[in-house]
Amino acid sequence: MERSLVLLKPDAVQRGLVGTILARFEAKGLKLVGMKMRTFPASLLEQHYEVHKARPFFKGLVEFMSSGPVVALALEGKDAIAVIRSMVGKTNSREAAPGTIRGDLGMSFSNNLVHASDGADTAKFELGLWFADQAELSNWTPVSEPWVYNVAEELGR
Ligand code: FUP
Repeated sequence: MERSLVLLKPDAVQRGLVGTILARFEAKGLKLVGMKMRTFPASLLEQHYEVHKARPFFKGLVEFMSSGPVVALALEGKDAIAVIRSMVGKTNSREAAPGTIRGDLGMSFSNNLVHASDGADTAKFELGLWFADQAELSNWTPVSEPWVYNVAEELGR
C-alpha cells in the first residue's frame, strides 16, 4: 500500500467542491487516513513548493495557497500516487481530459483545485511536512477492503 498527499486548494474550498472532490477519491476505493482544514502559513507552502523556488510563479503560488483555507488529505491505496495523479489530470485545467478532476471541474492553470504528490520520494517528503504528527494519521481497515481489492491477488492474504 502506498500513501499520497492531496491538497484541496483555496479555489476548491471557495467553490464548495470539497465534498465533490473527496467523494471521487472515496468512491474510487482510496482510503482516507488523514484530513485537516486550515489557512496554512506561507512558510509551510514555501517548503512544500521548494522545487519551484526559482520559478517566476513561485511568489504568486505561495500567496494563493496561503490566501484561505486548504484541506489536506492523506490517502492510501495500491499504487495510490499514480492512481491519484491520473484522477487529477494535467496541470492546466483547460487541457486536462474530461473525466479528470481538473478536466471536469476547472478552467484555470493556477487555480487548478488540487495538488497531488507526483512520486514516491515527493509523497514521503510532503506527508512528513503536512502530517508531521503521526497522531494525525489513522491506521484503520475499511470493511470494504476485501471487496475493493482481490484478497488473494492484491492483498496477499
Ligand atoms: P502539478 O504537479 O500538476 O500540481 O503542477 P506543478 O507541480 O508543475 O506546479 C505546481 C503549481 O504551480 C500548479 F498547480 C500551478 C502552478 N503553476 C503556475 O501557476 N504556473 C506555471 O507555469 C506552472 C505551475
